Amino acid sequence: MAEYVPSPIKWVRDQVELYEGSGGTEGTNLLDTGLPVVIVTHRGNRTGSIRKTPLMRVKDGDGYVLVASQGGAPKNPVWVYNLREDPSVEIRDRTEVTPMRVREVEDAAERERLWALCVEAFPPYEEYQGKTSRTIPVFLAEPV
Ligand code: F42
Repeated sequence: MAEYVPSPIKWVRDQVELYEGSGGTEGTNLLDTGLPVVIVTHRGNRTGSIRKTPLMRVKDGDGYVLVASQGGAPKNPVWVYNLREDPSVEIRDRTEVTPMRVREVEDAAERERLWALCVEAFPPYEEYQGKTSRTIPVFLAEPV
């Protein structure tokens, strides 16, 4: 079994600890917004370590849309490269944990449809896209 390596960012690490440690009954929202979050468990593309990344909960049917916004920062978050390398993930949505497979959304029409869901679930995504010249990567996670 690969080792779980917590995020170097304290507030992110603390959220994962509370969310997972409570079995998905606490720490499930983004502080200040009250909006729900999921935990994506994936594998580091260089170390092979287990990584756990909280992201906003954007549902599309049985699946989840994962948005690599990183607050509109100029660079992609590192987890993007991990998912591109190994698309097998687990998603915890409160008390439920489901094995899923992700794919990056490349088709413009599909991205537009999913982006509307993302902004509906978490309006700041729109502002984040406006802040950065990169096109924010979007992944769709679907049950295996
Ligand atoms: N981030 C988003 O991008 N979108 C969201 O919707 C979002 C929501 C959200 C809600 C709650 C919350 O607590 C956090 C939220 N975040 C959201 C922040 C998100 O959880 C991540 O912290 C953020 O996206 C940054 O991701 P990151 O993968 O760049 O994390 C960095 C800080 C990190 O963990 N770096 C590690 C380190 O040690 O520096 C490396 C992690 C890693 O995967 N390493 C790879 C490996 O092999 O292990 C190697 C990577 C390489 O290629 O070098």
